[in-house]
Amino acid sequence: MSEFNKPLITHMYTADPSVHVFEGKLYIFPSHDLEHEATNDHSGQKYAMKDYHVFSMEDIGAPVIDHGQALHIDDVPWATERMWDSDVGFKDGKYYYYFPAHDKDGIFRIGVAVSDKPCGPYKPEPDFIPGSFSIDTAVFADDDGTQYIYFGGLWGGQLEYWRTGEYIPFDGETGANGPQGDEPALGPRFAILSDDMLSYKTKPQEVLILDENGEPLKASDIERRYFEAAWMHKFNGKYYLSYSTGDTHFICYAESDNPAGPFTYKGKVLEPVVGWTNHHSIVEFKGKWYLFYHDSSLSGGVDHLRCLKYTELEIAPDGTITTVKPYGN
Ligand code: FUB
Repeated sequence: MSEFNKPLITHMYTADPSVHVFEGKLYIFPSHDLEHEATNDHSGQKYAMKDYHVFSMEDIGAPVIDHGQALHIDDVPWATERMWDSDVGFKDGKYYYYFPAHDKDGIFRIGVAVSDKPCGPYKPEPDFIPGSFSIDTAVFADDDGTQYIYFGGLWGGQLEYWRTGEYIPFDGETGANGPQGDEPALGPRFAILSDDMLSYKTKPQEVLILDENGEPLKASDIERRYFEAAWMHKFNGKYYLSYSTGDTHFICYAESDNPAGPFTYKGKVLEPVVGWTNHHSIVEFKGKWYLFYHDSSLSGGVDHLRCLKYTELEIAPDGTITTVKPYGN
């Protein structure tokens, strides 16, 4: 279909799509990339975003509506910079916006903001979620009503600093204090959200991703190990964790019988795109499955100026996903 694989939003730069069906429509919660002079380093300082806009589509192929600014960093008392990949959950008539940002000490934390409508505006809580850290939130509501939040990202996302459960920053190249070689790679973290959706009911735990022999993926397995951009979907009763491999630029996925894992690596969802980052979400809408992702094609390849795209996703009855080649064969 012709609307697929083209920039979905062209009046501003957008990235990191989190997509849900709310009120019978597709709601898109992306990052809002800003134009500025950029320094390339492993800390991700060029991703200097300050606000979020919410978008919706009535149907596949329908115009994308920009509902305007839903949240700005100036309205978040604890946050100083870098509003990165966010996601929105829903419970009992209210919408909850989970977003990462640097706190006053330059530590990534996760905040929550609340609205009666998916498009906002959202009112932030005065402080970040206690015990929160790192980046890239994804909310998953299971059929039994349990609400999970997944998060975590390497390098600029600071997950290595929390390797022991305590914040231990490393003065040097980001990532150098993470696992190396044959050591198990770091997995994303998850927590169950509290009944009021404003905090974590459980302490964040690591999600294990295993190889075909039941061994944790190794840190050196850089084409398969977790880097950032966790997303969860459920298909025929099984749970699928998909994620970016960061410096090798794939979106991969792994399967489990349990949303807490362990997950077993299954394959690739999306091949590398134009630009360094690769980031996605997977959503079912009107009986079909879609992959939303981004690339840097709209800006002519500038890493931190990205645009959203989407395509239909082929999923076999056993959950196997046909790898998307974003620019054809
Ligand atoms: O948009 C900033 C960061 O780039 C996200 O948090 C990562 O997932 C990557 O897409």
